[in-house]
Amino acid sequence: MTTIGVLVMSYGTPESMDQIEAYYTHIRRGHPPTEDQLKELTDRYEAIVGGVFPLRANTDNQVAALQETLNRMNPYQDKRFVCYQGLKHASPFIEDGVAEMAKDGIKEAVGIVLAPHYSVMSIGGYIKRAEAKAAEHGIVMKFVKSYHLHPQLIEALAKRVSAKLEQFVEAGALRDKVRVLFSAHSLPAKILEMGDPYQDQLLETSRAVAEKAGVTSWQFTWQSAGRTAEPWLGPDILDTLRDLSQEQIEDVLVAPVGFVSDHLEVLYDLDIEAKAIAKELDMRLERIDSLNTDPLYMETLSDCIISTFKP
Ligand code: FEC
Repeated sequence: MTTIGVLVMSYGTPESMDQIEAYYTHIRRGHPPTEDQLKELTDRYEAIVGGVFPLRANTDNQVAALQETLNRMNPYQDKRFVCYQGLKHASPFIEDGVAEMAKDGIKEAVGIVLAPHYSVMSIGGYIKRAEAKAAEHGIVMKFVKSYHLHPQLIEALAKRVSAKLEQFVEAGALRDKVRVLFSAHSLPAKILEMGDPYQDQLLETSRAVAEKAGVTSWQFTWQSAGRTAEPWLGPDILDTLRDLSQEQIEDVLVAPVGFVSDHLEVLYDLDIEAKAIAKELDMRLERIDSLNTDPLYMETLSDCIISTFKP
């Protein structure tokens, strides 16, 4: 029986309020934030949770659920899968996860990121770090790069869109009058000149989910752009909401298809910031539930990992 290590990679979040500065410094590639930047981020964490960081438990739960699903779906008698966690900006870091596999004698591994869409600036970064550490330890590693059109992922997202649209209808809205806004984390606009697939993959996911859920009134918008001077992909969701208000749209359903967990970018940027703007504009804004450990999402990840062994 061969044990296959599965490196499950995710963004990472601080463990406590006093770790926010180190976390932010890591995101900024070793440059500490200014006092104002640190206060602004600390205030956002305080607003969502008051000292608890939901992404940590969510990632732990996803890794445990994936390990269970993977071994249940495993068609190979001669392999078993063991999951290891590796975070981009917090402990256990990606390198720690690979080192842990090496300590356990793993020789063969698969890496996957808890984010469905590939960009050289996001998934590409995770893979580069894991590959370098795996090479150091002599681990043969392959990677799932994206899974943005996996049928089970599309089904899980479409179900969530339909469920929320049903709530709008129950509240008296016409289903086709609710504008569905698919969204994802913005990236610096220069990725487009680099021929990066991120934007196209996000549009493909949005189109597939809209089709499956029978949604005709939808568009894509960016969110959570970084606080740097360079241009980021837009339009940002807050500007999109202002535009929709001009179009007399009253009901908006946000589907953040670029994210798979409840965390700061969903719980603050959408549930607090975007909702406040919508209220000012006299619009009703709701958000689809995050995937977290949805069995269909766990099946998506498992299927992609198992598929890397298909001849
Ligand atoms: O809940 C949490 O504690 C963590 C929430 C969180 C997730 C997340 C996902 C993505 N990010 C992506 C790209 C960038 C780029 C920069 C950047 C900056 C931040 C900051 C925080 C933050 N991100 Fe993030 N991101 C999360 C949190 N992100 C906090 C720093 C303050 C701020 O700008 O708001 C800019 C870095 C720089 O300064 O150079 C670029 C992408 C994703 C989605 C894919 C993934 O999950 O990896 C892309 C969750």
